[in-house]
Formats: sequence, structure tokens, C-alpha cells
Amino acid sequence: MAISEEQLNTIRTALDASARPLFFFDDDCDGTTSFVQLYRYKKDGRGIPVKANPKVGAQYVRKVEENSPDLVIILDKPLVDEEFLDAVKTPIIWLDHHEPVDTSRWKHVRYYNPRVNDDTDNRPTTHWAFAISGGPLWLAVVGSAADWHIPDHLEQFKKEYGDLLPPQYATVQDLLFHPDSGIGKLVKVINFNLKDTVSETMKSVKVLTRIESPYEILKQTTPKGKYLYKKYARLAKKYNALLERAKTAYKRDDPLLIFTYTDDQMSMTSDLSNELLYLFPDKLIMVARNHNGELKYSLRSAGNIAIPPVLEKAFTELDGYGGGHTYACGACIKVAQNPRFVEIIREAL
Ligand SMILES: [Mn+2]
Repeated sequence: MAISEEQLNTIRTALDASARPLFFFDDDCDGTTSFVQLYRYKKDGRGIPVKANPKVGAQYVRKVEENSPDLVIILDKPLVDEEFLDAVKTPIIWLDHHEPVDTSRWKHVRYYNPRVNDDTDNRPTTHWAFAISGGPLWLAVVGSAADWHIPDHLEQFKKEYGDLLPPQYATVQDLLFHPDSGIGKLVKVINFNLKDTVSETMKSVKVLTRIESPYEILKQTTPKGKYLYKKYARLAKKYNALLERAKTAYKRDDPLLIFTYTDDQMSMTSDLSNELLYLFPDKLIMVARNHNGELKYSLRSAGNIAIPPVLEKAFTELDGYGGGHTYACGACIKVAQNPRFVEIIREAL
């Protein structure tokens, strides 16, 4: 195990000893299910979703001051602003699985990332949160699948929730996008509930911490489950319409599938690009939302193209930024520079 049993015990012990933990978590399914598991284990503390930025920025120092926690826990965020680490004097536990960061300068920061010891182990944050908290199992499975990992505990999950698996599955994409996958539906329910203002997101996350069974949501058997399902269904309508439009961007002879749309409110590029990749696995999927003169891309490839080096190449020439995992990245580029951006990517293929 690339985060050792001893390290996991250290995190658990720190959580046990804390009276007022403050959690900052990535506002995706992995980050959120990580938070919910640890919060349910602790039965105390506060959680703040960190939105729209891979970095925990210096503006979150204020949140620490407002809450005066005795422990800060950062979940599933690849980056934290140095200013934040300098300013926050409270002990910080930072649990992540992206590119490892050297935090040795900050004595009050304990950094946990499976890739530090084994670069091939990038199991999701929710996997480690499960190892610390003991569950609920279904949240760990849903969170892991959402981060493109076949969950380690799938067999155990199958015994309890067999009907939430598709009749046949070989890959994690089948778990996510097979029309009969309850896991995939739950990923969408959680993701769509996170696509709103911080206060609306927090309402949903609070409700999620009180859900005992995934069937409450899927079968809408309780008011809490109904609440989450309703919010999901509203966005699902919009999402499905965009997906249908995106499918028409498919060109047989083009290695790229590019789809851009304009929306000032919320991003669905990540979800759309994932599903498009399932439908068109031989393409490099590029889905962008046009917002404030910038295109915010989600890029996906099925494993034939490593995306970060391609982006690096683009951003040595162009302004903008991007990065992420080997086969799943985000990128941002000014609309005016987009033609050249696409051209560079085409040349790199
Ligand atoms: Mn993650």
C-alpha cells in the first residue's frame, strides 16, 4: 500500500484527537465522497468545497480564520497556495493522489500521497478516505469509479449492491456510462449536485452526509434522496441536450472530436468529455465551454495519447494553462488563441 497502514493510522489518530476539523475538498465526486466519509467518521467539523480551481488559494485563509479549527484537512486538491500554507498556523493534513508536491518547508503540514512512494499508485483520495474511515463503502466505490479507477472493493460492493452494477462490465467506463449502471447514475447525481453556488453545493453535500443507502437517492425513497435526485434531474436534461449536440461533432477521419458551447453558469465539460470518450474511444476528446472570452477545455484520451506533454508544448507558445492526469486534463485558452491551440495539438498527434 503506497500510503502505509501506519500513515493511515496517523491521519485517523489526528482526526480522532481533533475537536473542530475544517475540511477543504475538491468539488468533484472523489473529493466530495472523501469528505463525506471522513465527516461521517468524525461526526463533527465543517467542510468547504474548493471550486473552479485546482489550487487551494490564499483567499481560503479567511475561511480558516472564521472557523478557527484545530486541524485543517485538504482532500483531493493537487495544489495549495504557498501563501495559504504560510498563513495558516493550524496543523494541516493534505491527502491527495495527483502529482506529488514537496511540502517539507512547512513543518505544520503533513502530506500524504500514494505516488510519493510508488508513482504508479494513484488510487483516488476516496480510496484512502475509506481506508481511514471504514466507509460507507458505496461512497468509496462511487468516488473511485468517478476518478476512473476500478474500485478495489468492487467484489464486496457487488455482494451488497449487485443491482447497481451493469450486467456486464470490463472497464471502469462500463461502470460509469453503461445505461444500466447504478454506480454511473450515482456519480452523475453527485457531480450534478456539485454544479451550483457554494451554498447550494453545501446544502447538497450536507444532505449527502445523511444518506444511509444509495437506494434513497436512486429510488427516491426518502425526502433527502428525493432532494438530491431532483437537483440531478434538472441538470440531466441540460446535459443530455449538450451530449446530443456534441455527438454531431464527430467526424470519422478526424482524430479530434472538438465541441464547444457557451454557458455562463456552469461547466459540464468534464462529464461530457468522459462520456464522449466512452462513445468514441479512438478520438482525442476536446470539450470546451466558452466563458468570459476564454475556452475552458476538458481533454480526454483513451490511452493512446498522453495529454500533458501536448499541453506543455502548446503553452510554451501560447498564454493559458492546463494540466491534470495523463489521459484527462483541463486547459484554458483565450478564444483568440484557440485556432493555434487546436493546430498545435493536431501537429503533436
Ligand atoms: Mn481525485
